[in-house]
Amino acid sequence: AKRLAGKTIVITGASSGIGRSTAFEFARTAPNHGLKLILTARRIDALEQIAKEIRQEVGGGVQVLPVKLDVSQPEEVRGFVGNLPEEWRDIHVLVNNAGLVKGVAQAPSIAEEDINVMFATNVTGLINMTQAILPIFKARGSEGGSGDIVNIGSIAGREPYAGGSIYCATKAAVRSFTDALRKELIATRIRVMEIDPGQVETEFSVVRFYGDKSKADAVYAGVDPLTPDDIAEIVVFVATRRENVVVADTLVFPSHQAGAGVMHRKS
Ligand code: NDP
Ligand code: 8X3
Repeated sequence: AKRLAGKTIVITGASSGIGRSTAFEFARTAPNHGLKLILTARRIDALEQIAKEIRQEVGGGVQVLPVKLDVSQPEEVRGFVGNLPEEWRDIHVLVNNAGLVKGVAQAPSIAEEDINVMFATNVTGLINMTQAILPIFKARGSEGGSGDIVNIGSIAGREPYAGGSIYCATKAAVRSFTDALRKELIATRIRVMEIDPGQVETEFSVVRFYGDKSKADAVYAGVDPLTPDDIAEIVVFVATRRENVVVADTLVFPSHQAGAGVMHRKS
């Protein structure tokens, strides 16, 4: 908790799933250390509700600022830092979590709109957010800068599967960008870290199946997926290591999973 003292943390996609859990986990880990949490997503009502719940749980020791932000809109990302109140701009940790999958269609039947929204959110959105925040990190301290970037990738970025070609390609792109950025920032104290979850039960599958809850539930039938809290604990772990420790790359499965499509199902 001491390592989070006085820090300001930005989480994208904080209205649900892993991002939401990560907000709670940071607050619980450092409830009385002057932590500031900036929670962003498109659903501002959900963010306001989460901010309220965090305040109820940990009290006034953590400040929470909900900010409506669609990372797929470059002009919104460009204006993000400038629109923050002055005392919220000294950002130390960026959790690039916002992301989505649409459909299970295979080429040549993949909807253009789905292709565009996945790339604009998972790839361009993550890159634009990183570029918006990096100047703050680079200006801090005497060692070329400091701060943490935690990118949420996926097993899908390592093992592409049929019916997920676009999503898998976006997560492979996240992986390439992350690895290159770590090399670009080698002379600084800026840590660039990636966490690649396997199956986590969130709104992810509901979004994939365009709101069809029964199709989403079938994904998790007979298996024991990770919870978003499981991933949140790892995000907070990597952000609270000693400054010289970079947990560069983490792959996380539930015990029934050993690959993108390698799943043990109870019948
Ligand atoms: P959820 O659908 O529960 O959460 C996704 C979050 O992303 C929501 O808060 C949503 O908020 C936000 N989001 C989506 N589009 C945008 C956008 N354009 N701008 C801003 N925020 C956006 O899913 P998860 O928690 O599972 O997903 C979080 C991350 O984890 C994603 O990057 C996903 O790819 C990754 N992941 C998930 C796995 C899983 O099995 N669940 C496995 C591996 C990785 P809103 O709709 O309010 O904008
Ligand atoms: C989500 C994991 O394999 O269901 O990123 O696409 S997978």
